[in-house]
Amino acid sequence: MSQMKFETKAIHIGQEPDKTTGAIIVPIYQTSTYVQESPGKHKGYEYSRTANPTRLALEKCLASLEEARFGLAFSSGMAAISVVMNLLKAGDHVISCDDLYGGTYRIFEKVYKDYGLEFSYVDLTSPENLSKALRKNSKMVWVETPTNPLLKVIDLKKVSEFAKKHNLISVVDNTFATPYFQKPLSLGIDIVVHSSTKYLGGHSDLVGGAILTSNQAYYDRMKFCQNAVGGVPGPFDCFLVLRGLKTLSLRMREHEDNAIQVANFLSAHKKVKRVIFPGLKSHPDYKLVQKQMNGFGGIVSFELRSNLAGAKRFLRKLKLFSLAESLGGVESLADHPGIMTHSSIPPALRRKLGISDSLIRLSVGIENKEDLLEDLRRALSFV
Ligand code: P1T
Repeated sequence: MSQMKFETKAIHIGQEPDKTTGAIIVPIYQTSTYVQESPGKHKGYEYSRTANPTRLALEKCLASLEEARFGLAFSSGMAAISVVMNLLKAGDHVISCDDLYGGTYRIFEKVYKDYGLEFSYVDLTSPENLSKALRKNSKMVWVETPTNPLLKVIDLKKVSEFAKKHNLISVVDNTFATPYFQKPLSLGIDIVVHSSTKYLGGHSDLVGGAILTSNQAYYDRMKFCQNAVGGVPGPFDCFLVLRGLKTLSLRMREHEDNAIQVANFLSAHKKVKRVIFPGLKSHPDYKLVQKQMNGFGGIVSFELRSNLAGAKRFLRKLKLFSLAESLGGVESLADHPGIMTHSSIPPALRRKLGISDSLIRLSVGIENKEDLLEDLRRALSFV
């Protein structure tokens, strides 16, 4: 068979029918250990922190979707991020994009700084800032694109070229775009990380993470750390992500379609100051979006022409959009980054970045478009 396409891989890779029963779905191997015939003589599995067949199926499937040679699954996006950081040693310096998930900023600043790592946060929408931030001890570039929550888009080809030239490990958190809309490894990036809690799982019913890479040395070290540190997902959560992946392409198309409608609606609304969505021509990196991504994703951020009280009124009045952290599930969510997901970022830095009191982030679900627009229209009338 010729090279399988994305939709087919999501359903089949790593998921051959069970050899003993013919079960079409990968079984949930709810076991901690595996019986050995004699010491060291086993069927490839010794202990489920080290390897588990349900997890292995997920790791294979995710690797195929990101066009990676290797995949590793974790118990959360943060556990995956932490293992990527295990590639570094005290004294190493990381150049990171300035807008990123609050929890990522927190683990960098409040955990890894104490282990002697150094971090610079720079606006990587201007690639020349990479050279400005470069130090003798720089070892890694960390990028989210589109970023959380301001949806900045960063040129991954330029990042990977710079990283190669200066011997840096390049890492992209591909949670917002998903491999359906963006494949960083194909642009020369070394490592992709995911919070599979989001679109990959897709149904707001699990917390998980993943690392994908084609670099043998990085994989070997991270695989070692996955087992040594132990932040592995349980087999039931792996099953749920595998189940979610089967409809990833369908869901992403619907998320995007609805997000386009929402972004257009908000752009035309008089109570809205600005709308940030990679699919709007007004997005500062719209040209790059078209070059680098196959679609725009399902997240829309916007600022109200109001203050914190107005934002709170709006959020209270929403009925279909639930006020909650997280994103990427089939149901629509609304987030106030300043108070919720990005509260770990110091207020002065939030203000500098543009995470204002009236900034709202919407994860547009796959409900009926008209219902979603009606919900927004109604809530905006109370601002
Ligand atoms: O929540 P967890 O699965 O541990 O993933 C952390 C994480 C990593 N990377 C990005 C880009 C993320 O958005 C997240 C988690 N984000 C949220 C919970 C949120 O609401 O933004």
